[in-house]
Amino acid sequence: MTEQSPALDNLLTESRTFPPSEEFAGQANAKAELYATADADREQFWAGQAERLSWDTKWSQVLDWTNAPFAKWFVGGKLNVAYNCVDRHVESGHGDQVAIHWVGEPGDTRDITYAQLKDEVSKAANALASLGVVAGDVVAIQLQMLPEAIFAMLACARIGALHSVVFGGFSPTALRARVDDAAAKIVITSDGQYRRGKAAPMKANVDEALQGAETVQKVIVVKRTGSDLEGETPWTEGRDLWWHELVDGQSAEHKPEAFDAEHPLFILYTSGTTGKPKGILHTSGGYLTQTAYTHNVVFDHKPGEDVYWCTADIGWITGHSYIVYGPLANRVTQVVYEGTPNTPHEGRHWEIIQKYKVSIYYTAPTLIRTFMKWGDDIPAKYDLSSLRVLGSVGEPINPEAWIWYREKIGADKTPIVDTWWQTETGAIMISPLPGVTSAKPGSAQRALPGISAKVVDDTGTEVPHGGGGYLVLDKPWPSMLRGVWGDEERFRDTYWSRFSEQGYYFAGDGAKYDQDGDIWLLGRVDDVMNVSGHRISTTEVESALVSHPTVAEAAVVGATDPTTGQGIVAFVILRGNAVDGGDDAVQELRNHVAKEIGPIAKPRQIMVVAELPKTRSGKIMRRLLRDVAENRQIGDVTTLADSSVMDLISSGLNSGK
Ligand code: 6R9
Repeated sequence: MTEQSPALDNLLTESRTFPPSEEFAGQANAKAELYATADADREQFWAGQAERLSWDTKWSQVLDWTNAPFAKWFVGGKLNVAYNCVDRHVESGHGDQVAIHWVGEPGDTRDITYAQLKDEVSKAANALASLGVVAGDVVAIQLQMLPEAIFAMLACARIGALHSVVFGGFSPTALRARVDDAAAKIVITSDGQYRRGKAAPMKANVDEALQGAETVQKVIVVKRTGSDLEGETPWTEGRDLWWHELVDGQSAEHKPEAFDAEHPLFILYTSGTTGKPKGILHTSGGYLTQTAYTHNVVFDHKPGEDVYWCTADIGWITGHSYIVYGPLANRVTQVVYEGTPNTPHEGRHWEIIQKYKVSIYYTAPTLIRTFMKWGDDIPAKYDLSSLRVLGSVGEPINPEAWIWYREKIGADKTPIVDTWWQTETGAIMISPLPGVTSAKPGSAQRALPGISAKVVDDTGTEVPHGGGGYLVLDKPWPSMLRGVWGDEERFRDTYWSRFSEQGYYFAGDGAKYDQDGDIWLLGRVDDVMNVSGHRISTTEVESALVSHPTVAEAAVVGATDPTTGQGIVAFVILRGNAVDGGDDAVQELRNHVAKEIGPIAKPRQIMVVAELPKTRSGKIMRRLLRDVAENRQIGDVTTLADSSVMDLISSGLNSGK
C-alpha cells in the first residue's frame, strides 16, 4: 500500500478512547450540560461568557449579523482589553500573584507579578502616547519571546492602537511587506536574539527592512543581547530609541480608556493561497470573550492554582490568544520561555516544568514528535507529576504521538485536548473538554459549546457519519475575524464564496465524521502547507524561488514528513534549461528562500527538472509532484497536456539529477 498521511492513517486504525477520570470530571470547570445550555440559546450563552470580562458600558445587543459576513458582537459595549488582562487582577487583590515566570535561553529568569505587569504596561502605554501613537494607529512588533513583547502588545491594546506582530524569524522582506501593508507608524524590535546558544542580530535585519519605509516614524529597540553581538547595534539618529531609555522613565500611572467592543485589537498576517499574506483583523470584546472562555474550559484553568505554559511564539495566533489575551484575562500564572527546546540540552522543557511545577502544557505535534525522536529517557529524568492537562495545536496529531504524549509526559493519566482552530477563528473551535469528553487519539472531536461546525460535501450538504468532505463553520462566533486588512473582496472570496448559498465559513481544511459523529481533521485542501504547525503557501515559496536569477519556473508541494508534518519540496526549472543545478546551486536556492521569507520556509529538498506537469489550461498538477516527493507511484496523468512529462521527471530524478 502507498503511504498515507498521518491523519488518514488515524482513521484507518484508531479506535481507543480515554474517558476522563471521575476525579478530574468532578473538579472540572466545564460539565457536560454546557453543550445543551449553549444549544438552547446561543446568544444568551455568549452573553453569559462575556460576563467573564469587566465592561465599562454593557452591550445592548449580543450579535448583529445583518451585514454578514461582517459580524458585530456585543454591540454598544465598551471595554479596555488591557485593563481586563491586568489592572482588574490587581484591583481584586492579586497584585502579588506572578503573571509571568520568564525564562531566558541562557538561563536568566524574571518573575513578573500582576502589579509589576500593570506598571510596565502603563509605562509602555505612556511611552507610545508620547510618540504620538493614538487609537487606530498600527504598531509593528518584531520581537522574540521577551516580557517586553507582551508589555508592548498590551500597551497597544490599552491605548487602542493595533499591533501587528511579525514572527522574529521572518526575513526583512517579509517584515517590510507587513509594515507597508498596514502602514505601521512604529516598529518595536530588539538588538538581537539568542537562538541555540548564540546571539543573532535582529536590529540589523529590521534596518534592512525599513530602508525607505515611509510610514515608520520611530523604531524602539529592546536591549537583549547587548555586547554579545559583534560590533555596535546599527542606529539611525532621530528615528531609533532604546526601549529602556524611552519607557523606564515614564509614569506608571495610565488611565485605560474604554473602547467599543468592535474596536480593532490587532492584525496578524497569515499565508493564503496566493503569494501575498493576508492581514487577519481581530477586534476587542468578542475576541477576548472567546479566548478567555476557551482558555477556562478547554484547559480547565484554575487561577492562582495552576501554572500554565503554552510553548507557542507570540508571532503566531496561538501566542496571541493563549499566551497573551485568554490566559491573562483569566489571571493566569504562566511560563514564558525565550529559547529553543534543545538549548542547552534536550530536557529543557521538562526541566522548566519540574522547576515551576507546570500543571497545564500546550504545544504542537511537531515538537511532540521531535521529543519522541530524542528519546523516552529524556523526560523520564524529570519530575513531571505536576502536569494535569496537556494540549496540542497546529496540525493533526497522529495517534502514535498522542499516545506517547499521554504515556511519557502525562503519566498515562492526563487528559489531552487536541484543539482545532485558525488565525482566522481567533480562538479554539473544536476540541474535547477535558472533564467531559472520552478522548480519541487523533480526533479533535466536537465543536465547543457555543460553536457550530459541520463537515459538508461539494454542494454544502452535510455528510453522514463515516463520510468526509470540507470543514465549515455554519454559525458566527465571537472571536471570528472581522476582515482581511484593506481587502474586503479577498475576505469574501477566501472564506465566504465557496458556500455562499448557505452562508458558511470555509475553513480550507478537509475533515471527516467517524461513526460516532466525531470530527477528524485531514489537513488543508488548498495550496497551503503546514510545516511544523506554520502555514506557508506554495505560491509564496514559488515566488521566492522565481525571484532568483537562475530560476525559470518553480512548483512547490508539501510532502508528508515524519517530524514536521509536511516538508517543503520544490521542483525548479533553471534558466537556459540547465538540468543539473549542482549542490551549490541548490543550496543557494534554499538560502535564497530563507532570505526572502524566513528560515521556516527553506525547502527540505529542491529537485531540478526539465519540465513541470501541467494541465491543458496551464495549471501545475501538484498532486503528481506530491506523488514524486513522497516516493509514491504516480497517479492519474490523463489530464496532463503532455503525459510524458512525468516519465521525464521520474527518470531524471532516478538518474540522480
Ligand atoms: C491555531 C493555528 C490553522 C491551520 C488549520 C489546520 C491546522 C490547527 C489543528 C489543525 C488539525 C488541529 N490545524 N490545529 N489541524 N488538528 N488540532 O494553528 O492557526 O497557524 O492559522 O493554522 O492549522 O489546517 O486550518 P494557524
